Amino acid sequence: MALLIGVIILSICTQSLKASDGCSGDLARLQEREQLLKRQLQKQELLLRRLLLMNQQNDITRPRSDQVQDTQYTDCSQVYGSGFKSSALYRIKPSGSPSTVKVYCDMTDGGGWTVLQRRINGTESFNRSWTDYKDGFGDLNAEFWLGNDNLHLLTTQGNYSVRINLEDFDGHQRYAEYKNFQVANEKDQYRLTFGAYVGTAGDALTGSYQAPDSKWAGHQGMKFSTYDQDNDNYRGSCAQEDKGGWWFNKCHSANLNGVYYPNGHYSAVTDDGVVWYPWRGWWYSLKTCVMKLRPIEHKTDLTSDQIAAPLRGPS
Ligand SMILES: *[C@@H]1O[C@H](CO)[C@@H](O)[C@H](O)[C@H]1NC(C)=O
Ligand SMILES: *[C@@H]1O[C@H](CO)[C@@H](O)[C@H](O)[C@H]1NC(C)=O
Ligand SMILES: *[C@@H]1O[C@H](CO)[C@@H](O)[C@H](O)[C@H]1NC(C)=O
Ligand SMILES: [Ca+2]
Repeated sequence: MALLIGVIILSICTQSLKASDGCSGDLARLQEREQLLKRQLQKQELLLRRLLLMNQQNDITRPRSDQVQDTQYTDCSQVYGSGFKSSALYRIKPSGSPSTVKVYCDMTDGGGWTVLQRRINGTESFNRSWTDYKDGFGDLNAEFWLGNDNLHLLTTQGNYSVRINLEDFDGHQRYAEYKNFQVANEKDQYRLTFGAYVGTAGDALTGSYQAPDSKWAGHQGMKFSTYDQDNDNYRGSCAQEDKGGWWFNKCHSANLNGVYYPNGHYSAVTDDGVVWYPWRGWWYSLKTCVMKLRPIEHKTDLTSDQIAAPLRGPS
C-alpha cells in the first residue's frame, strides 16, 4: 500500500518534472524512498511466507495426531522419532494398554517427552479421589494428571527418565531429572522408585539434601495416597492435610499436586502448596510445573532442530 502511494507520487512528480526543474531533488528522494519501500515489502513477503509455512506445519500435525494413526507409538519418543516435531496432542498405545491413550507430547528439551502432569494457573482441582488419580483428570492442553494406570504402563515398558520443569512467580526456572523412574501397579498402590538425580532444582525426591530428613521426607519407595486412600507413613492422612494425591511419606519434601496458590508465598495450617522444598522451601508454592517421561535411550534429532531454528529465530 505504501509502495503504491510512493509510485503514484513518483509518477505525478515525473510528469510535472517536464514543466519544472525544481522537482529533480524531490524525484531523487522519492526514488530512494521507492527502493526502501520495495525492500520492506520483500522482507514482509518473506515473513508472511514463513508464517504460512509454520501454519501449514501445525495443520499437518493436528488432524493427523488426533485421527487414528496407521502406526502405533508406545510413547512420545517414538512419535518424535517418526518425524513429528511439534508439541501437540497425539495418540499412543503403551505396551500392555488395552486402548490408545491421548497424550500431550512435549517436543522441547530435546523432544520426545510424554507429559504426565502440568500445573499453570490453578484452574484444575488436584484434591481428587483414588479413582480420579488412577484414570487421570483435567485438560491435556492445560492442567492435568495423566493417570496412575498410564504411568505404570509407560514406566514399566522400558527404562524411563522423568524430567520436572519448575518456574516461580519471578520467572526463574529450575529442573530436576531422575533416571529409571518407575510406578508400580495398582495392587502395589502405584509405588514409586527412581534412580540418579541431575538438575538445578535440588534433589527433593530422595530428601537427601538433609540426611536425617530422608527418612520421613524422601519419596523413594513410597506408595500413592489420596484423601480416600491413605498409604503414607504418617499417623494422620498427608493427602487430606495437603489436599492432593502424591507418593507421600511423612509427609513430603516435594508435592507438585498440592494447592495452587496464586502468589507464591503462602501461609497455611500445613505445607500444602505446590512445593519443591530444596529450591523455594515449604512456604512457597510454584507458578508452573511440568512432569514428563522419556526413555533413557531417546535420540534427539539435531539436524531437524537446526533446520527448524531459523523459522523461530528473529529475522
Ligand atoms: C478435598 O476433597 C474432599 C472430597 O471431595 C473434601 O471432603 C475435602 O473437603 C476437600 N478439601 C478441600 C481443602 O477442598
Ligand atoms: C488457565 O489456563 C488455561 C489454558 O491456557 C486457560 O484455558 C484457562 O482459562 C486459564 N484459567 C485461568 C483462571 O486463568
Ligand atoms: C535403567 O538405566 C539405569 C542407568 O541409566 C540402570 O542403572 C538401570 O539398571 C536400568 N534399569 C533397567 C530396569 O534396565
Ligand atoms: Ca497415614
